[in-house]
Amino acid sequence: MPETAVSQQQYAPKDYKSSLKPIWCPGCGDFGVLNALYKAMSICGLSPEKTVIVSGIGCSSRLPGFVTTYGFHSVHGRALTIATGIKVSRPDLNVVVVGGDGDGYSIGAGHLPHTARRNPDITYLIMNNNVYGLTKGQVSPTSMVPMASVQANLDPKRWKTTPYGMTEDTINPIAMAIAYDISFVARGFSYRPNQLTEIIVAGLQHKGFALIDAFSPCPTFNQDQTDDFYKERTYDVPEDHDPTDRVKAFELALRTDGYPIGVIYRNDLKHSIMEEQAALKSRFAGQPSGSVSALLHRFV
Ligand SMILES: Cc1ncc(C[n+]2csc(CCOP(=O)(O)OP(=O)(O)O)c2C)c(N)n1
Ligand code: SF4
Ligand SMILES: [Mg+2]
Repeated sequence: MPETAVSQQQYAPKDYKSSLKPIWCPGCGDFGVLNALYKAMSICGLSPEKTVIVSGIGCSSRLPGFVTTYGFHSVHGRALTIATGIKVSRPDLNVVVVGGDGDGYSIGAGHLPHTARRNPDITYLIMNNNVYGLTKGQVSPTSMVPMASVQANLDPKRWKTTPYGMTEDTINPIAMAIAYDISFVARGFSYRPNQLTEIIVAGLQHKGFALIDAFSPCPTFNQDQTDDFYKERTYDVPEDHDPTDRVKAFELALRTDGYPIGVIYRNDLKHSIMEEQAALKSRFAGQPSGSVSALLHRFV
């Protein structure tokens, strides 16, 4: 988070609420994520006029419309590329990316390792409902085989557009993010709003690329990974967990006894693209490379 984009003026969470009311279904987990984001921006004192929220496409990607900051409701799976471009050209802005599990881990998944390599100062909040919500319930990379019974797979009411259920393996986005060395990796849950707020604050304050995977149940199209499912299976990251220990972070991410909530991995030593570019600029300062004519002059 650039210091220039933090305001001396105090903003209450309600100051970030736009006049557009969310049109999510009653009980959608995204309401909890949005409220946690309002609170986190207020705690961090983000100036709305110095903040941009970029999204892809999906129910969750509607979020920028509900916030008073600048917003960019972009293209399915391409939010990270647009956000990186904004951050590189305007490093003084706070850049937040929001979207769904389909957007981030399916069509847009190829951008994760490369954003990790560039490590721009961007916070990416994924509302993970284990389904494609907007397009009416197809399975996503984080969908799981329904837990209740294998027969449930055959119930067309469960997966309206995927009546025979999930046939592929489920990805583990936290382990994947650690493998890519994303410099801040955390997990939250929309039904644990205070903790989710703290996690978003930590992500916003992190200098580098922060990925927060927030469980955000979709009661309309996913009757398997419900709020109760996650209430029973989530637990706090143990107090003695050292998130800078990558091997320990992997071990935590790969545990099969439930889902740890909190900051799982961080690498504060990683350089960002902004630092690399500043170093390059000072190295080549004064050399004629700023325009086409200046470039041509080097060869005459
Ligand atoms: C290039 C492209 N392919 C497919 C779509 C159709 N589409 C829109 S949203 C979406 C998936 C949304 O799922 P997710 O990202 O998990 O968001 P959610 O709706 O669950 O919040 C798909 C496949 C599209 N809009 N653009
Ligand atoms: S379809 Fe699901 S994800 Fe979309 S608004 Fe409704 S409850 Fe939320
Ligand atoms: Mg989804």
